[in-house]
Formats: sequence, C-alpha cells, structure tokens
Amino acid sequence: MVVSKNKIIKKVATKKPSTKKVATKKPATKKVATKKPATKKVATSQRTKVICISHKEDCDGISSAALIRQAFGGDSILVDYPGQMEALNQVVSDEKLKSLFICDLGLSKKTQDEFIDIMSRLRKNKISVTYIDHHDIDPTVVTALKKLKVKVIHDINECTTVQVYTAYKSKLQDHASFVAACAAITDYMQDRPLGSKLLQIYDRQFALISATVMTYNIVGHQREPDYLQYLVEELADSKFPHDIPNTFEFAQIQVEKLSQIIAKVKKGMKTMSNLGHMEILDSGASGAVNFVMGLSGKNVGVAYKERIDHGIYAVSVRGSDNCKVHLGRIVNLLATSLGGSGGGHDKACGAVVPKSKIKKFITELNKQIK
Ligand SMILES: [Mn+2]
Repeated sequence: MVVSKNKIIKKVATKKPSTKKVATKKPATKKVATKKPATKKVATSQRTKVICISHKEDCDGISSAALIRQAFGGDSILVDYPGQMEALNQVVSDEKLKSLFICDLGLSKKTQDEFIDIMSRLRKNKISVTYIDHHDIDPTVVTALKKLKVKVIHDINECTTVQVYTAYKSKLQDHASFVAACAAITDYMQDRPLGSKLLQIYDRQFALISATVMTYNIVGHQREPDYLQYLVEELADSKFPHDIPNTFEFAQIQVEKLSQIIAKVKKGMKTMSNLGHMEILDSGASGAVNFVMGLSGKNVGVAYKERIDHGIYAVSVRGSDNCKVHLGRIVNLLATSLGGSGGGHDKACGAVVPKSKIKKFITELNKQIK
C-alpha cells in the first residue's frame, strides 16, 4: 500500500510533541521556561483532525469519502444508515476534531432532530461541518443547518461524489472525475447534467465495468471494514478499480452468487396488484430486490430480510421507470408510522420495519403506489 496523504499528515503532527519535549529539556534559561506554558496551551487546544463520515454500502459513499480524503486528508468513518448516529455521537466528543464532512447519508423523520442537535453541539465547539448529500430532505432541516452555519451542499439531481467533485475540483486530481462518474453510474444518476458531462470524458463501457466491479467489491465486503477503508485509500490515491488487486476476480464470484439469487426469486416471489415482494433468507435484500421487481412484472419490487438479533426487517424497495410515485418519500412516512425508519430516492430506497409490522408495511405500500 502506498503511504497515504493522511498518514503523512499524521506523522508530521506526531512530530510536534517531540519538539515540545526538546523545549522542556531546556529549563536552563529562564526565557525558554516562561515560553513553555504558552506553547502547551496552544497545543492542547489545537484541533487538527479532519474526519469524513460517509456511507459504506455503495460506490457513491465510498467514492465521496475517497475524494474528501484526496482533497483534505484525514480519516474516514464508514457507516450504514443505522450506524450513522452512533458515529456522529462519537466524533462530537473528539477534542482534536477540526473539520467534519458528512457524505451520502440521507436523513429521515426519525433521525433528523437528533442530527440537528449533534450539529449544534459541533458548531458550539467551532468545528467546521459540511453536509453533502442528494437524498430527499425536509426543507426545515436545511434551514436549521444553515442557521447553525453548517455548510450544506445538497442537490437531489446529482450523486454525492459528483457534488464533492464539483465543490472541491481545484483540490482534486484529474482522476477524481472518473471516480465521480463511476459513482454517478451506480447511483443511477449518470444522466444528470453534471454526472453525464463527467461520464462523457471517459469511454462508456470502461466506466460501466469499473463502476460495476467497484460496486460488487463494496457490497461483498460490507463486513470487512478494513477492506472498505483500503478501497477509500486506493481511490483517493487515483487508482482505477482494475489496478486494485483481485477486484475483478472478486466481482466474478459475486455475479455467480447473483445468478443463484435469480433462480431463488423466480421460485419464491409473490405479487400483489401493484408490487412484487419476497422475503430473502440467505443473501442481502438489496442484492435481490431488482430481480424481484423485474421478474414480478410489476413497477415496484420489495425484498426484505430479517435481522434476527434486532427484531426488525431490513427492507429494500425499487421502482421501474414506469413507477410515477416518489418511493423514498412514501417509504419514509410509512416506515416511520409503523415504528421503523426509512427513505431514499424516488426509485430506490430502504427501510427498517419492526418484525411484526412487515405485512402491514407491504399491504400499505401496495395501496399507496397505485
Ligand atoms: Mn448516493
């Protein structure tokens, strides 16, 4: 692995205390001794850390973290939606934190109040906070964040990485446009004004295969945080996916697994008037949901998997091009009303639903998407 920018910064930072030690060795002369407390004060109150909290489950989140790292250095904390608040609560108490970026982590009715509360605590400590995202957001949240002087970069028409790229282009290498184009593809946003321009720089098939291989590697390594961090570092280091060892081989294993899921969905899928749905037992719900939608012949597909330890179902919802309702908004309200949470894009979203409410969730969703 190449030594990352961030490690270099860290090394420089750790060298500082050693100079301090040199200073403490000099108590011989009075002048040096009186200077000591001053330097100490500055050192203890000095906030130097840059942290990016980003979404770990897809190419847009990982790529956003990579571009923030390339532009600003620092460390990434990669989380899923349920882990988002825990990570935020953790960084609030970090006395070294200077600057925080939050990327590709949409808010829901359930999380937005706590989020604003955490932001106000960070801002009281004068921490610079930038929230970059494209998920549907309650306008009152944007108003509250702006009032707290949180920098909000938010456009529902471009994926997060494209927005990171656009905002910090001058700090990024040329290769960052490729990372952003791939993220746009995997978020179904490569046809948007900025995303499509970035994609045009590159050969379409080359970008498609790169984005797809990245996605399979991210999805297949969700339980290996070190590997996800490694991907962030490699992308920040301007590597193409094919230059990261074994990514294509790993993608092949993933496609084989997916082909088995197709067979299982054909057998186990059920339909209602407006949607197809299926309980998934031995893979991720998000890996199966597109097949549920496609093979059901309906405009909406729902796949749900029980998280036995948590007493909930993790639900994935997808809409076809013919789906004219905003699924993210409907799912946000519906899941919240059933004691869960959820939200996302118009045609791709997710939810957490209490185990006992899953049937109600599906029948209500079926009613609401006519
Ligand atoms: Mn995204």
